[in-house]
Amino acid sequence: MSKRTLSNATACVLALSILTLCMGCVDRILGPESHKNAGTPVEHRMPPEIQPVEPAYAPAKADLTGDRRVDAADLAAFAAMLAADLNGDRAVDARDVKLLGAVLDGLPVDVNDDGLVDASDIAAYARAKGWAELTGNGRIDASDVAAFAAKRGKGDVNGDGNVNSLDLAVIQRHLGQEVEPIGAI
Ligand SMILES: [Ca+2]
Ligand SMILES: [Ca+2]
Ligand SMILES: [Ca+2]
Ligand SMILES: [Ca+2]
Repeated sequence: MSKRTLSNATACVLALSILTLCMGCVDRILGPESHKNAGTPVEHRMPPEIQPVEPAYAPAKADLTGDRRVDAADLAAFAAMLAADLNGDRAVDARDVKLLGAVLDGLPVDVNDDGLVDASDIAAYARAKGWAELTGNGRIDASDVAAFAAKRGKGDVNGDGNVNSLDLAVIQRHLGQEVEPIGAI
């Protein structure tokens, strides 16, 4: 093998190395997928929107005033049910039950279930102390527990156990409608 052939071979190897290196760069920049044909596009299907199921009695329960009509008075009545929202998150749920119990016991509890009774729980407790007097008799007692339960039960239009924006949405959906009383359904 002549010197010239050798240097040609070296040049070839060198050129191949450079080419390989360059391909590596392309891969790094565009990703290894850049060599592949795009092929069939992957379908990204969105999950169907989860709609809460509205029970048949919901329109009747939306008539909070019991006058067989869902109207502004029922919206006002719903707002009154939110008096039982002791932590001010526009919902009456297990956290408010916990707060009511804490107020009756006179001790703050872990309202947000993060394992700590910290400043946020103490703030929620302090607020609840001011709001749990639902009956206006000057003290927080069994009558407030009963009033709390009544508001939670009445405001729970869709029957999922809590009073929140879903119940308000049911009332809004049936605004202006005449409804059958619950007993007739
Ligand atoms: Ca009504
Ligand atoms: Ca609440
Ligand atoms: Ca906590
Ligand atoms: Ca509800």
